[in-house]
Amino acid sequence: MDADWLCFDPNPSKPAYRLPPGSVDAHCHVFGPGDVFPYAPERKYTPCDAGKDRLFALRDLLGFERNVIVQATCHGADNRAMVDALVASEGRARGVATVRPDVSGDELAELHEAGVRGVRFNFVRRLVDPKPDAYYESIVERIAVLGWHVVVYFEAQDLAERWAFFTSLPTTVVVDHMGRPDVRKPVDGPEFGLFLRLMDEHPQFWAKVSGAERLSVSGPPGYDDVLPFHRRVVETFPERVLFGTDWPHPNLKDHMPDDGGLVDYVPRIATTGELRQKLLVDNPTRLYWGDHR
Ligand code: 0GY
Repeated sequence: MDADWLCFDPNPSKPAYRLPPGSVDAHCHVFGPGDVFPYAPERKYTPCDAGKDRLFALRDLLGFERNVIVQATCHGADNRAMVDALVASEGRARGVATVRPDVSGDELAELHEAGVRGVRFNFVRRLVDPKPDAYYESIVERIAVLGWHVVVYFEAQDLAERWAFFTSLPTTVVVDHMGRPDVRKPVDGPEFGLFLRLMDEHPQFWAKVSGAERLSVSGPPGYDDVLPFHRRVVETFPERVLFGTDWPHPNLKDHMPDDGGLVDYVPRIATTGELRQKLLVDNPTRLYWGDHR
C-alpha cells in the first residue's frame, strides 16, 4: 500500500546553528522498511518507509549525537523496527515502546537491554482507538519497576478529561508536542494555561517542545505562531523540556519541513546557551542515559 502522506524532505539543509556536543534528537521515528518490518494491520495511516540508515544520516547532518526513537502507531505494538535501530545505533539511541498488558517479563527485559526506557500511550483519536484507563494502568505496573517513564500524546481539548488519570501515574510522564495546543488561541489563555498548570503543579511532568511543523497555522519557515508557546515552556520549566525533530513527520499533508530549518528554530525558543544546554543535552541525557534501575 502506498504512503498516504507526504514523504520527508530528501535533501534537508545543514543548519546554520551548531548544536552543542552531546545533543539528543529526543523525538523521532523509524518506519519500516515495510517489506522487512511490516506495518500494523490496525494502523490508521501508512507511512513512507523511513529506516534507520536515513535517520542516522540525518542525525549526523544536523549535528545531533544521539536519538530517542519513539514507537509510532503505524507499527502498533510491534517494536521490531525501533529495536533494530536501537541495536544498530551502538548505544547512541534510546527507545520508547508500545506494549500491551500481556507483554511478558522476558520481552520487557529484552526491550530494556536494547535501550528502551519508556512506553507511549497515544490518545489522539485519529491515530488510535483509546482504551479504558485500567488498560494503561496495568502496563504502568509492569514498567515502573524497570525505572521506565510514560510518554503521552493527546490533544489540548482532551487534557481536562484525562487530568485525573495522567496525574495518578506513578512515573515520570513526558508530554509529546506540549499536548498539541491550538496556537490560534492565546499563550496566556485558559487552554494552554491548563497545560502550564499541569507542568507547574506536577513536577513529574516533562514536555517536548517539538512539533512546530505540525502545530503551526502560519507555517514555515518561521513557525512564528508556535514560537511563543515553545518559548514559554522552555523558560518556565528549563529542567524538564526535551527537543525533537519529529522526523519523518508522519501525517503532514500540506508541507514537509526542512529538518535543518527545524534545528535553526531551536535558538529562537531557547534563547541562552544555558537553556540550550539543558534542552538539548543535560535533560535528555538524564532521562534516557541516566541509571533508572
Ligand atoms: C508524531 C505525531 C503523529 C503520529 C504519531 O504515533 C503516531 O502515529 O505520533 C501525528 O500524526 O500527529 O509525533 O509522530
